[in-house]
Amino acid sequence: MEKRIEILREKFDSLGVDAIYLTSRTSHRYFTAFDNEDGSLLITKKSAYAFEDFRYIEVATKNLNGTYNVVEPRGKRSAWLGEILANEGVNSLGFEDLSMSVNAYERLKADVNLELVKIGTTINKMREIKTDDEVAKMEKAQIITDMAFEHILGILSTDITENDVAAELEYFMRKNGAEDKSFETISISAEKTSLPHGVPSNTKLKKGFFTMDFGAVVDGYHSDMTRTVCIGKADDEMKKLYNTVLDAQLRALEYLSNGGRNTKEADKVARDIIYKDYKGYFGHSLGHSVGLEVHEMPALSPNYDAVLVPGNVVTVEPGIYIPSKYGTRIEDMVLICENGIKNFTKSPKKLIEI
Ligand SMILES: [Mn+2]
Repeated sequence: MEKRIEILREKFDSLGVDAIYLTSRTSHRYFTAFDNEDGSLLITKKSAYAFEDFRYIEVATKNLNGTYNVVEPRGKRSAWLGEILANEGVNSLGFEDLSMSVNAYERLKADVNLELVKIGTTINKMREIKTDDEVAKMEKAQIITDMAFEHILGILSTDITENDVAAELEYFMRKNGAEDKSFETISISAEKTSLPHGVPSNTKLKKGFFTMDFGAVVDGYHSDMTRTVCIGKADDEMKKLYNTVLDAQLRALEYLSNGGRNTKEADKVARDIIYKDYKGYFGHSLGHSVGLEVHEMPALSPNYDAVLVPGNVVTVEPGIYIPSKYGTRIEDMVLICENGIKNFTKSPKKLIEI
């Protein structure tokens, strides 16, 4: 925590601020390692304050004392925050413009009556490079996700519904150490697999492709995996489509393994393979970064030109989607290393017929 606070302070001069007020839930977790959706933090040049309401004050005091002055705010913010800002001699205050509503901004402006400076992507940029500790949490989240996939393979049949599968995956992950699911589980059968983000329903699984996109959260850190399997036998057309996605995924992973680091180029490696026979049927980007949020930057995308660095954790998830017919997506989550990558995802990728 101290190190992150120090790194943030080093950015004060270039941002033109002498303190930063952090109000997003994700930043709260990033800078304190615990979750309070209503908490806020103030980092000044010499001090750090954590504002934690009554519900959280006990755990906050226990965990943060020494690093933060833990304050239980009472009464109007203009009074308690205003007093600290005045005592600390703050003239220009950085704030999290990317995650703040217009209404919250107007209220902040009225409460502090100081120059407010947008800090933009400053903290997102910090979060792009994961520490060993963060990597370990994400690896654990993916281990739980892989376990859930293995477990669900023994259950899949045309006697259960899409919602049954989603519920079972989420229950299993929770029972095995996840604090939550990463996002609304995607569990979709047959023609619905043409919808990249289709929503599960109470209909029973049908013969044909079946796609599951899901993940676990461990200590705030997410995993993200997609597998498509076939209920019953796949015909030649299905096999061709599936193996094209698999080939695109393996080639993109190979690009990264061999030291390829350009986000656009990684996307192109997969896209070129798919576009040979399926042009127009891969409408999303190859991947995104993952961390405290399930979608972070940098992205692997034709529209995002950046160089990956060690510590980035990205998904590699090409897909082919034929409207009203079916689709396939295969997604792994990998750590960019000094040399090559570490693939967290161990679930099998060869077409599974159930
Ligand atoms: Mn994903």
